[in-house]
Amino acid sequence: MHERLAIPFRLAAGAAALAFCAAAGATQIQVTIENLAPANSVSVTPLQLGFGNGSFDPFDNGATASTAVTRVAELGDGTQWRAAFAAAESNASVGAIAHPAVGILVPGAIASGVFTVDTVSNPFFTFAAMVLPSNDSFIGNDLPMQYRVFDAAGRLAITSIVQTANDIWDAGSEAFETASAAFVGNALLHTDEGGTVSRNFAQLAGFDGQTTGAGYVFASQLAGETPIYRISFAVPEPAGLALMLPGLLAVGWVGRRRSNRQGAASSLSAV
Ligand SMILES: [Ca+2]
Ligand SMILES: [Ca+2]
Repeated sequence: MHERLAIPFRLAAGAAALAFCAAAGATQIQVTIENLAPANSVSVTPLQLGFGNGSFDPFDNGATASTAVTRVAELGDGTQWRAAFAAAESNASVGAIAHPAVGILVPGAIASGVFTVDTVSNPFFTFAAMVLPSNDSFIGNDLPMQYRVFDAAGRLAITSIVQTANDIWDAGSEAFETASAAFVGNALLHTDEGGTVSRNFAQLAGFDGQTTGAGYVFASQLAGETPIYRISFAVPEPAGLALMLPGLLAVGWVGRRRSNRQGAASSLSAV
Protein backbone atom coordinates (compact mmCIF):
# COMPACT_ATOMS: atom_id res chain seq x y z
CA MET A 1 0.00 0.00 0.00
CA HIS A 2 1.36 3.41 -0.89
CA GLU A 3 2.02 5.75 1.99
CA ARG A 4 -0.38 8.31 0.54
CA LEU A 5 -3.16 5.77 0.96
CA ALA A 6 -2.25 4.61 4.43
CA ILE A 7 -4.16 7.24 6.37
CA PRO A 8 -7.56 7.17 4.71
CA PHE A 9 -7.53 3.41 4.41
CA ARG A 10 -6.57 2.82 8.01
CA LEU A 11 -9.59 4.85 9.08
CA ALA A 12 -11.96 2.42 7.47
CA ALA A 13 -11.31 -0.41 9.85
CA GLY A 14 -12.58 1.29 12.97
CA ALA A 15 -15.25 3.47 11.42
CA ALA A 16 -17.98 0.88 11.12
CA ALA A 17 -17.91 0.25 14.84
CA LEU A 18 -18.15 3.89 15.87
CA ALA A 19 -21.88 4.41 15.83
CA PHE A 20 -23.39 4.26 19.26
CA CYS A 21 -26.63 4.94 20.98
CA ALA A 22 -26.79 7.60 23.63
CA ALA A 23 -30.49 7.60 24.39
CA ALA A 24 -33.02 4.97 25.31
CA GLY A 25 -36.13 4.54 23.21
CA ALA A 26 -34.50 6.05 20.15
CA THR A 27 -35.06 5.39 16.45
CA GLN A 28 -32.88 3.51 13.97
CA ILE A 29 -31.88 5.82 11.12
CA GLN A 30 -30.10 4.64 7.99
CA VAL A 31 -27.65 7.14 6.55
CA THR A 32 -26.45 6.54 2.99
CA ILE A 33 -23.56 8.41 1.37
CA GLU A 34 -22.96 8.62 -2.38
CA ASN A 35 -20.11 10.18 -4.32
CA LEU A 36 -21.88 12.04 -7.15
CA ALA A 37 -18.75 13.57 -8.69
CA PRO A 38 -17.81 12.89 -12.33
CA ALA A 39 -15.64 9.82 -13.00
CA ASN A 40 -11.99 10.50 -12.10
CA SER A 41 -12.92 13.59 -10.08
CA VAL A 42 -12.86 13.98 -6.30
CA SER A 43 -13.04 11.15 -3.77
CA VAL A 44 -14.13 11.59 -0.16
CA THR A 45 -12.77 10.14 3.10
CA PRO A 46 -15.14 8.48 5.62
CA LEU A 47 -18.02 10.72 6.65
CA GLN A 48 -17.85 12.01 10.22
CA LEU A 49 -21.36 12.67 11.45
CA GLY A 50 -23.54 13.38 14.39
CA PHE A 51 -27.20 13.90 15.22
CA GLY A 52 -27.44 16.52 17.94
CA ASN A 53 -29.35 19.40 19.48
CA GLY A 54 -27.76 21.99 17.21
CA SER A 55 -25.23 23.40 19.66
CA PHE A 56 -22.01 21.75 18.42
CA ASP A 57 -20.42 24.13 15.89
CA PRO A 58 -17.01 22.78 14.82
CA PHE A 59 -15.87 25.64 12.53
CA ASP A 60 -16.71 29.05 11.14
CA ASN A 61 -16.16 30.52 7.69
CA GLY A 62 -13.40 33.15 7.97
CA ALA A 63 -12.01 31.84 11.27
CA THR A 64 -8.97 29.69 12.02
CA ALA A 65 -9.89 26.00 11.96
CA SER A 66 -9.59 23.97 15.16
CA THR A 67 -7.26 20.99 15.36
CA ALA A 68 -10.29 18.71 15.28
CA VAL A 69 -11.31 20.18 11.92
CA THR A 70 -7.81 20.30 10.42
CA ARG A 71 -7.35 16.61 11.28
CA VAL A 72 -10.41 15.87 9.15
CA ALA A 73 -9.44 18.31 6.40
CA GLU A 74 -5.76 17.33 6.10
CA LEU A 75 -5.88 13.60 6.92
CA GLY A 76 -9.49 12.44 6.88
CA ASP A 77 -9.06 11.61 10.57
CA GLY A 78 -12.27 12.26 12.49
CA THR A 79 -11.15 10.99 15.91
CA GLN A 80 -10.86 14.44 17.46
CA TRP A 81 -13.92 15.77 15.62
CA ARG A 82 -16.10 13.00 17.05
CA ALA A 83 -14.61 13.43 20.52
CA ALA A 84 -15.30 17.17 20.38
CA PHE A 85 -18.89 16.52 19.31
CA ALA A 86 -19.45 13.99 22.10
CA ALA A 87 -17.86 16.35 24.65
CA ALA A 88 -20.09 19.24 23.56
CA GLU A 89 -23.27 17.17 23.49
CA SER A 90 -23.21 14.13 25.72
CA ASN A 91 -26.54 12.80 24.37
CA ALA A 92 -25.70 13.17 20.67
CA SER A 93 -25.40 10.18 18.35
CA VAL A 94 -21.92 10.48 16.85
CA GLY A 95 -20.21 8.16 14.39
CA ALA A 96 -18.76 7.69 10.94
CA ILE A 97 -19.46 5.89 7.67
CA ALA A 98 -16.66 4.41 5.60
CA HIS A 99 -16.75 2.40 2.41
CA PRO A 100 -16.67 -1.18 3.76
CA ALA A 101 -13.89 -2.30 1.40
CA VAL A 102 -11.60 0.65 0.78
CA GLY A 103 -12.63 3.33 3.27
CA ILE A 104 -12.75 6.26 0.89
CA LEU A 105 -15.65 6.88 -1.47
CA VAL A 106 -14.47 7.17 -5.07
CA PRO A 107 -16.73 8.71 -7.75
CA GLY A 108 -19.88 6.61 -8.14
CA ALA A 109 -19.37 4.70 -4.87
CA ILE A 110 -21.98 4.31 -2.15
CA ALA A 111 -21.96 3.24 1.49
CA SER A 112 -24.33 3.37 4.44
CA GLY A 113 -24.63 2.93 8.17
CA VAL A 114 -27.41 2.66 10.72
CA PHE A 115 -27.43 4.92 13.76
CA THR A 116 -29.63 4.96 16.83
CA VAL A 117 -30.96 8.48 17.24
CA ASP A 118 -33.21 10.24 19.74
CA THR A 119 -34.97 12.06 16.92
CA VAL A 120 -36.89 14.43 19.22
CA SER A 121 -33.99 15.79 21.25
CA ASN A 122 -31.32 15.43 18.53
CA PRO A 123 -32.98 16.59 15.28
CA PHE A 124 -29.95 18.38 13.76
CA PHE A 125 -27.33 16.75 11.52
CA THR A 126 -23.69 17.87 11.41
CA PHE A 127 -21.00 16.32 9.25
CA ALA A 128 -17.42 16.60 7.95
CA ALA A 129 -15.22 14.71 5.49
CA MET A 130 -12.01 15.39 3.60
CA VAL A 131 -12.17 15.90 -0.16
CA LEU A 132 -9.43 14.07 -2.12
CA PRO A 133 -7.00 14.87 -3.57
CA SER A 134 -6.23 17.93 -1.50
CA ASN A 135 -4.06 19.45 1.19
CA ASP A 136 -6.91 20.54 3.44
CA SER A 137 -10.22 20.52 1.55
CA PHE A 138 -13.37 19.31 3.21
CA ILE A 139 -17.14 19.32 3.20
CA GLY A 140 -19.21 20.09 6.28
CA ASN A 141 -21.87 22.43 7.60
CA ASP A 142 -20.75 25.75 9.12
CA LEU A 143 -24.16 26.37 10.75
CA PRO A 144 -25.07 23.70 13.33
CA MET A 145 -28.80 24.16 12.75
CA GLN A 146 -28.54 24.21 8.96
CA TYR A 147 -29.88 20.66 8.56
CA ARG A 148 -32.87 19.80 10.71
CA VAL A 149 -33.50 16.17 9.74
CA PHE A 150 -36.43 15.53 12.11
CA ASP A 151 -39.53 17.56 12.90
CA ALA A 152 -40.79 18.37 16.39
CA ALA A 153 -42.47 14.96 16.59
CA GLY A 154 -39.22 13.20 15.67
CA ARG A 155 -40.30 12.23 12.16
CA LEU A 156 -38.05 12.56 9.10
CA ALA A 157 -38.36 16.11 7.77
CA ILE A 158 -35.74 15.93 5.00
CA THR A 159 -34.53 12.84 3.16
CA SER A 160 -31.25 14.05 1.67
CA ILE A 161 -28.51 16.67 1.64
CA VAL A 162 -26.64 17.31 -1.63
CA GLN A 163 -23.25 19.01 -1.71
CA THR A 164 -21.98 20.72 -4.85
CA ALA A 165 -18.45 21.88 -5.64
CA ASN A 166 -19.41 25.30 -4.25
CA ASP A 167 -19.76 23.65 -0.83
CA ILE A 168 -16.08 22.58 -0.66
CA TRP A 169 -14.06 24.37 2.03
CA ASP A 170 -10.32 25.00 2.32
CA ALA A 171 -9.44 24.74 6.02
CA GLY A 172 -6.73 27.38 5.60
CA SER A 173 -4.29 25.24 7.54
CA GLU A 174 -2.10 23.65 4.84
CA ALA A 175 -0.77 25.37 1.73
CA PHE A 176 -1.76 24.07 -1.71
CA GLU A 177 1.07 21.80 -2.83
CA THR A 178 0.95 18.54 -4.78
CA ALA A 179 3.91 16.96 -2.99
CA SER A 180 2.16 17.15 0.38
CA ALA A 181 -1.41 16.55 -0.79
CA ALA A 182 -3.25 13.43 0.33
CA PHE A 183 -4.11 10.95 -2.45
CA VAL A 184 -1.52 12.30 -4.93
CA GLY A 185 1.46 13.13 -2.69
CA ASN A 186 2.56 12.35 0.84
CA ALA A 187 -0.20 13.43 3.21
CA LEU A 188 2.19 13.34 6.16
CA LEU A 189 4.12 16.31 4.74
CA HIS A 190 2.79 19.73 5.62
CA THR A 191 3.46 23.33 4.66
CA ASP A 192 1.69 25.70 7.00
CA GLU A 193 -0.84 28.01 5.37
CA GLY A 194 -1.73 30.16 8.36
CA GLY A 195 -5.09 31.05 6.84
CA THR A 196 -8.73 30.74 7.71
CA VAL A 197 -11.61 28.57 6.51
CA SER A 198 -12.93 29.65 3.10
CA ARG A 199 -14.77 28.25 0.12
CA ASN A 200 -12.47 26.96 -2.62
CA PHE A 201 -13.05 24.19 -5.14
CA ALA A 202 -11.25 25.78 -8.13
CA GLN A 203 -7.78 25.05 -6.72
CA LEU A 204 -8.45 21.30 -7.01
CA ALA A 205 -8.02 21.53 -10.80
CA GLY A 206 -4.35 22.10 -9.97
CA PHE A 207 -4.14 18.36 -9.31
CA ASP A 208 -5.38 17.44 -12.81
CA GLY A 209 -3.19 14.77 -14.40
CA GLN A 210 -1.90 13.41 -11.06
CA THR A 211 -2.31 9.68 -10.44
CA THR A 212 -4.38 9.11 -7.30
CA GLY A 213 -4.01 6.53 -4.58
CA ALA A 214 -7.01 4.72 -6.03
CA GLY A 215 -5.17 4.37 -9.35
CA TYR A 216 -7.16 6.78 -11.51
CA VAL A 217 -5.71 9.89 -13.12
CA PHE A 218 -7.39 12.86 -11.48
CA ALA A 219 -9.50 15.22 -13.59
CA SER A 220 -11.41 17.76 -11.48
CA GLN A 221 -14.10 18.69 -14.05
CA LEU A 222 -15.80 20.71 -11.32
CA ALA A 223 -17.98 23.75 -11.86
CA GLY A 224 -19.64 25.49 -8.92
CA GLU A 225 -22.96 23.68 -9.27
CA THR A 226 -21.49 20.23 -9.99
CA PRO A 227 -23.04 17.79 -7.50
CA ILE A 228 -20.33 15.90 -5.66
CA TYR A 229 -21.96 14.18 -2.68
CA ARG A 230 -25.32 13.11 -1.32
CA ILE A 231 -26.25 12.12 2.23
CA SER A 232 -29.65 10.37 2.47
CA PHE A 233 -31.75 9.56 5.52
CA ALA A 234 -34.28 6.75 5.89
CA VAL A 235 -36.00 4.74 8.59
CA PRO A 236 -35.02 1.12 7.84
CA GLU A 237 -37.75 -1.46 7.44
CA PRO A 238 -38.12 -3.22 10.80
CA ALA A 239 -36.85 -6.80 10.75
CA GLY A 240 -39.72 -9.22 10.41
CA LEU A 241 -42.07 -6.74 8.81
CA ALA A 242 -42.29 -8.90 5.70
CA LEU A 243 -43.55 -11.83 7.79
CA MET A 244 -46.17 -9.64 9.47
CA LEU A 245 -47.34 -8.03 6.24
CA PRO A 246 -50.20 -10.45 5.32
CA GLY A 247 -51.68 -9.99 8.79
CA LEU A 248 -51.34 -6.23 8.62
CA LEU A 249 -53.00 -6.15 5.20
CA ALA A 250 -55.91 -8.22 6.53
CA VAL A 251 -56.36 -5.86 9.48
CA GLY A 252 -56.16 -2.90 7.13
CA TRP A 253 -58.80 -4.37 4.83
CA VAL A 254 -61.19 -5.03 7.72
CA GLY A 255 -60.51 -1.56 9.05
CA ARG A 256 -61.24 0.02 5.70
CA ARG A 257 -64.54 -1.83 5.32
CA ARG A 258 -65.57 -0.75 8.77
CA SER A 259 -64.51 2.79 8.01
CA ASN A 260 -66.45 2.78 4.76
CA ARG A 261 -69.54 1.59 6.54
CA GLN A 262 -69.16 4.30 9.15
CA GLY A 263 -68.61 6.84 6.38
CA ALA A 264 -71.75 5.68 4.65
CA ALA A 265 -73.67 5.86 7.91
CA SER A 266 -72.37 9.38 8.54
CA SER A 267 -73.40 10.45 5.07
CA LEU A 268 -76.86 9.08 5.57
CA SER A 269 -77.29 10.71 8.96
CA ALA A 270 -76.12 14.03 7.57
CA VAL A 271 -78.89 14.09 4.97
CA1 LIG B 1 -19.95 27.51 12.38
CA1 LIG C 1 -5.26 25.09 2.05
